[in-house]
Amino acid sequence: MRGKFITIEGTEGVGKTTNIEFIQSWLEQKKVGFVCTREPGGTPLAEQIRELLLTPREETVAGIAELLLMFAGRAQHLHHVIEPELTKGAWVLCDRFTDATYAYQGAGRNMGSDLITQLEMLVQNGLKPDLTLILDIPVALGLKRASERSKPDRFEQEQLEFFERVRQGYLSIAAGDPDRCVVIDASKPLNDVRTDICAALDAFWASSEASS
Ligand code: Z5A
Repeated sequence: MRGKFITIEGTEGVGKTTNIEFIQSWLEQKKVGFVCTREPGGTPLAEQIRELLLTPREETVAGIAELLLMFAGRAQHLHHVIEPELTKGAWVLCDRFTDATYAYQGAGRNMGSDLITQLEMLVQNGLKPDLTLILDIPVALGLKRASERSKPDRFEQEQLEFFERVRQGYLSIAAGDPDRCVVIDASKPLNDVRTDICAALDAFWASSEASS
């Protein structure tokens, strides 16, 4: 049976990396075979594209160049990791996917969604995540958490308004696709966030079992 595709999303510092470990232990308890991966990245070539995208540089990066690099990495990732693993029956847990493109390039960079939808059709051939957890916190809190952790990358050097648009982008994706997306209030203490994530995963598990 084909595996399930779970993605985790949100603005800077929402706690994706922190909570992925918890999701991995949930999958282990369920005795599900899985791979954990990320975007941009996930294969050696796509990780090189990630470096290109995240490294701060003097040359401005044209929005369309940024968008095409995101999808170039995604095509490679889908071809070498996501599709083969799902076909084998493994679950794929991915830190960011195409919702990030709609939120960051579509909303954050004001590129809109039409071109992204065309690229999505070209590259993904209809593939969408089965479950997306969107961790949501006020932008200022996320940026504070992220800045305490590491030096800012090229995206983290953006202004507050950019991240406000990204956050609204995510919330409108969730509102438009409530069967797939679960918004988690990630401003709560970590244990509470994990309880909410666990509830979302348990509900997804129950509905997957019921439909199989
Ligand atoms: N990007 C894009 O533009 N378009 C696309 O299509 C894709 C991506 C796929 C790289 O992503 C960049 O690529 C990203 C968007 C863009 N922009 N940036 N930057 P990334 O996922 O690798 O990078 P990130 O968003 O910066 O993730 P992050 O900084 O690693 O944040 P995080 O993983 O969500 O947070 P964290 O490291 O788990 O937590 C941050 C800190 O908060 C850490 O010290 C934790 O201990 C702390 N924390 C976490 N949860 C809590 C709670 N509940 N309470 C208190 N403290 C907490």
